[in-house]
Amino acid sequence: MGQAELVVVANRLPVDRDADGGWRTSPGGLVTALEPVMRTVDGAWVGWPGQAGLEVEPFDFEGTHLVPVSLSADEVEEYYEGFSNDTIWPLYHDVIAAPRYRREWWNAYRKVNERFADAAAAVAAPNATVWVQDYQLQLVPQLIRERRPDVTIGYFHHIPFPAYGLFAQLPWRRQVIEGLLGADVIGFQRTADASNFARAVHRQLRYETRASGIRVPREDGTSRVVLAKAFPISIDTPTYLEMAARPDIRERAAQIREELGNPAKILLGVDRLDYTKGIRHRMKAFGELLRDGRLSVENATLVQVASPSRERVAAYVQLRDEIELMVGRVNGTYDTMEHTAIRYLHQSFPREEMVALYLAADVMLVTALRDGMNLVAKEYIASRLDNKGVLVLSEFTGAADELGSAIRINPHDIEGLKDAIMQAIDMPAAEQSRRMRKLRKRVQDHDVQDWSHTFLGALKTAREANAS
Ligand code: GDG
Repeated sequence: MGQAELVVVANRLPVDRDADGGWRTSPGGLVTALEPVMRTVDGAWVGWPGQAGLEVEPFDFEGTHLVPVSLSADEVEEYYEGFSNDTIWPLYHDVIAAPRYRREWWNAYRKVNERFADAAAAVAAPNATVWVQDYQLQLVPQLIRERRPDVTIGYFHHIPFPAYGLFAQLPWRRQVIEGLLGADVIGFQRTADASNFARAVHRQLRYETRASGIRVPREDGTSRVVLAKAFPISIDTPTYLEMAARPDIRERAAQIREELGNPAKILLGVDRLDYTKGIRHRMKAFGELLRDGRLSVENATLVQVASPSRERVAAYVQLRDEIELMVGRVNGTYDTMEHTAIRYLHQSFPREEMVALYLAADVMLVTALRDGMNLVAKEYIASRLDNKGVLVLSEFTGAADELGSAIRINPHDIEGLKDAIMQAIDMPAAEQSRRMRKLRKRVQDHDVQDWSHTFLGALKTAREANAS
């Protein structure tokens, strides 16, 4: 047994390897959310160091004990790119792309999940709390419970959980449900995800499911209660407020507008290049507005950051080709020497540059076809200290449940999307401000610290309930 009172288990460690063999923090929301908690307890983080074949001994980094789980090149291909990103990801995002069901991938997934569970079980102190993150590790809760019945186990699912009619396609659906039910608390982004999960449990295992929890029988004839509930994730709001106020970042925002040729309106999309994000739908709507003469390149430019993602998975290679063909067509047709229709950037930028883009954008377009939450929407809002700017938000995001004052759209309805873009572009300042104030209140009242605090609180309550 180890010494860590709180163990986070995630696919990735919160650090990246430097070219010179050192480590630097990878600034993600999860790291920020857990940093304050990890500082106050004896914390450990179990995860893959990010390079195939890299074997590293556990080490301490900025106050946290890091436990690397190594993956071979074959395992990266089968467990990560295969089962996680080419089976579960498309299936859980309502089959926007066709999931591939391959038995070798499943076997690798199981094996790698066991390795994560072994590492977590070894580092956890007696009666510790273990918090497992996301769809790459759905079997880990049960595997840890088998190894360490003394620990309290939480699991948070960052992506959607689909309706049973789709979930039922998964050849290993029963194993996945049993894996997740190893947890004491299973957190989802939306209430609808938690309900879909409860329904899947009921259909598969016939366990009693109620609002208070799912009753899971133990071998000795007693039972324990598993809470499956929405815990909507958020962003590190104070950091965004701080960055948005920085003079250098504000100056950069003005410079961006200048460099784009001072269009009357800047529209912005920021996404990982992923077929769930509705990038094509957005570009189609924008291209048609130019075609119809409702917009011109002098009065509107769409900036699309599409950061490189999962570049070895075939569906992503194809998506990139489709998007780039579309950008070429739109720009080829409508660009002038001074103005471009779509400024497309298949690149990753520092966070400061992202905030400068948020500040420069009059309209933020979030048109995901399905998205667990969508943090970009929240980051944009948090950055708008001036209460100006308009968020166009797909109703298929988790964020839509919280951000009622955005302009809501169905990205499949191209005519509706076009009208929403025009509504956003033409929105009077007073209305922008009225809506933005409401949106900003939400991200100020509910940030990521709050999220982790609430989840860990629920876990503590669940532990007490199951012990009594
Ligand atoms: C998954 C779920 C859920 C993007 N490009 C750059 C960059 N980003 C940052 C954004 C934002 C994050 O990446 C993306 O978060 P999202 O929530 O929008 O989407 P996913 O990556 O799909 O995340 C999602 C999330 O998990 C959390 O639970 O909300 O639904 O799919 O923070 O700003 N950051 C920088 N450069 C880039 O080029 N620095």
